[in-house]
Amino acid sequence: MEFPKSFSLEGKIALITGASYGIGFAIATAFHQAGATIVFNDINQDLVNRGLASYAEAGIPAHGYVCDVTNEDQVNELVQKVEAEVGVIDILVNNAGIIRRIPMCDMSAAEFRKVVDVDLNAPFIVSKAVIPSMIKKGHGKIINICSMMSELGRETVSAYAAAKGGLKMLTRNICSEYGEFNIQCNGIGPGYIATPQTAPLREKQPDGSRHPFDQFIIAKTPAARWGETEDLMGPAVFLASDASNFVNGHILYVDGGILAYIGKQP
Ligand code: NAP
Ligand code: GCO
Repeated sequence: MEFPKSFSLEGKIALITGASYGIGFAIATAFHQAGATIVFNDINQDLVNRGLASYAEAGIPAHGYVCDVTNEDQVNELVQKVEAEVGVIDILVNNAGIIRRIPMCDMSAAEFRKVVDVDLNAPFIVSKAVIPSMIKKGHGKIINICSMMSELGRETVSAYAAAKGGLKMLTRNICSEYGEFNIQCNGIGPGYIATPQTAPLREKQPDGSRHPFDQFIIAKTPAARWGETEDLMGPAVFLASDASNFVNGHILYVDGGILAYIGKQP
């Protein structure tokens, strides 16, 4: 994909959290193609090693670090290490996330807190760690990976929806508080994307038929398909580049039209 100069990320350093695979890996790949230096973390060394192998296979010289994004000390140490070993972070993508699909009344407070910790508290912690250097440098880009559940609820995802709804508002608040320092904070709201996180919703049934939820999403999506991680690459480069310097506090939904559509009649 050829990008005009304003879409270039040449000379920029990008940290994508939880990017050993899935959406984060695709976004990191797009940033590399646009010229950025790639830094990623994951929660343990095995995942970081898996990510490093995948990036190497794709010809991407990525820098990988072990860091639990919910742990403020580990995050601060990560940012200090990256600044010393790679350079000041110009672009942050808060991608790391988890989901627990449990009916609310069956969900423990600890399970609820864990989801909120990763999906909402961690983006706060990591953003707080990188903003001071972005201010000193005179620019910065923060992209929070939101969700359909930043706008919609559904059964069994109360913690995730609460977190992703909060992440939408954290995005708007970072925009409000730091826009004057030439920091743009936006969100990407992926629709239903084929990754390990949604694999349980797409499993073939014993009789070989499609999972009921799979059929449901196809009927709810005008594009009549699940998204692929590649569908997020262009939007992410746009929000990470100078082409979006006057876009701030915006959630860009990359959902094949789900939010605009009542759904195909049965
Ligand atoms: P994924 O395949 O589950 O990958 C998430 C990554 O985050 C994994 O590498 C995971 O490591 C890592 N992670 C989890 N907790 C972490 C922590 N405490 N510290 C550091 N890394 C951590 O998810 P995905 O489908 O690529 O989704 C990526 C993001 O997009 C998430 O925020 C998700 O909520 C969001 N999203 C996904 C979809 C979708 O349809 N797939 C749609 C909208 C939004 P582990 O392997 O150890 O868990
Ligand atoms: C679910 C899915 C969704 C997607 C995504 C949609 O169980 O409904 O996991 O939450 O992951 O967030 O945008």
